[in-house]
Amino acid sequence: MQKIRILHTSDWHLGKKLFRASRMEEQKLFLQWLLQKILEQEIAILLISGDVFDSPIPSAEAQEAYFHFLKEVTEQSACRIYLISGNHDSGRFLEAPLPFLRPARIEIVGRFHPDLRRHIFSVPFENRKIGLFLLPHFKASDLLLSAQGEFECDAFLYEHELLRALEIIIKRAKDILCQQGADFSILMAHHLFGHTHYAGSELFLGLSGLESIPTTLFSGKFDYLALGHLHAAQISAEEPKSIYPGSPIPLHFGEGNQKAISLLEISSQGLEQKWQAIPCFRSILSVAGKSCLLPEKLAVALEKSSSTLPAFVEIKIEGTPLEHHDETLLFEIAKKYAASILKISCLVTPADQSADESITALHSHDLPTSLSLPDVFRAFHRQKYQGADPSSSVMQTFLKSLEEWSQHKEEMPSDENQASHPT
Ligand SMILES: [Mn+2]
Repeated sequence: MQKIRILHTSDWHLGKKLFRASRMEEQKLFLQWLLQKILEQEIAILLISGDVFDSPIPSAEAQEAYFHFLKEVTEQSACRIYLISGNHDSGRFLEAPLPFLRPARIEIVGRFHPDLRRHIFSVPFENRKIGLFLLPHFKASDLLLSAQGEFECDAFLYEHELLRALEIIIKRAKDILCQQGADFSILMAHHLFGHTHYAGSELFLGLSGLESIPTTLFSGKFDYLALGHLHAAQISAEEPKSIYPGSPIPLHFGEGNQKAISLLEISSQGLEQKWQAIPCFRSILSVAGKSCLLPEKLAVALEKSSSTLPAFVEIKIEGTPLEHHDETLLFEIAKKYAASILKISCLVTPADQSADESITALHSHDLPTSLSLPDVFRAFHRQKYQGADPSSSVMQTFLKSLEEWSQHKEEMPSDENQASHPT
């Protein structure tokens, strides 16, 4: 039997910016690289586990890059593409072009459909059949409504009730896959599964009501969990093999520059999973130190970094702030390497930090819910910018946006899809 090769990737966040800097250049380089991998390795299936776009209404440039990629892959190879929505995507938006995409061997599940069969696909290969269960980013109500009829749910908000609903759905999906004769089953989902760690650029998935889904629910039913949401590549469980390939480019400062995709090889010997490193198209560097040491540190970091495109840099000053001429010097050094400094911030010393209890409290994830939105914003600003309160102009902008958003919310139809929710 010939090997069946499947590539799994997620969290492209096409159109994402780092402060004001566009990331499209490196995102396009990644898509070109991925196309080459698909052609070279004769990939049979490409799995994309959500957060294709950074926004529910992506820019024209982001859409162009996406459609261009889909066209190149399906025209130049026999690869089939399966895609689900993530918490950043609009499921409806992703599904809209399906009448054109489906004949080109591209399937997209952007929303939870009452008919589970719309989430299930089986792909025949010689004497094998690969079964796919595509579970897009979901809300608690999706699970409960879908599992209705098989259980009485009194306590809607309890996590174990949601898990029970999910268990029912998984069992149904598996039954359909068995009826269709699948002998290798893959679940694709955008959520937290098993033991995981954050890269720092993910958004909270509050809408589903589930903190993390135990991978044991899938043991003996699925052979591979193709996961999305976390931006650092990781294995969240071995049984079944549960993989987060992470984002293909670092989306934040402090996130590692080493990124990967997951390759699955299915043969008569069973399943083999391998990582394939993505080249660093643009280094994202964080340089921290005392003002006097920063120029040297920056020069060393830029000298060492090697990426196709010039680096993006964040400067963190420890202790006394930069003098104007120091700042000019840093920009001159960056210019020498064609790099861009996108952020300069002052770090608070541990002594200052313990003095301010409000900041310390914010390091915990448990934000007091009694805070008003402006208070939450103030607290967020302090946490993000080393204890600094937002300036009055930033605060005014926030309040204005808040007002616009509340007006917009009132005007919005209530059945808008989940991606338009501010979380
Ligand atoms: Mn994401």
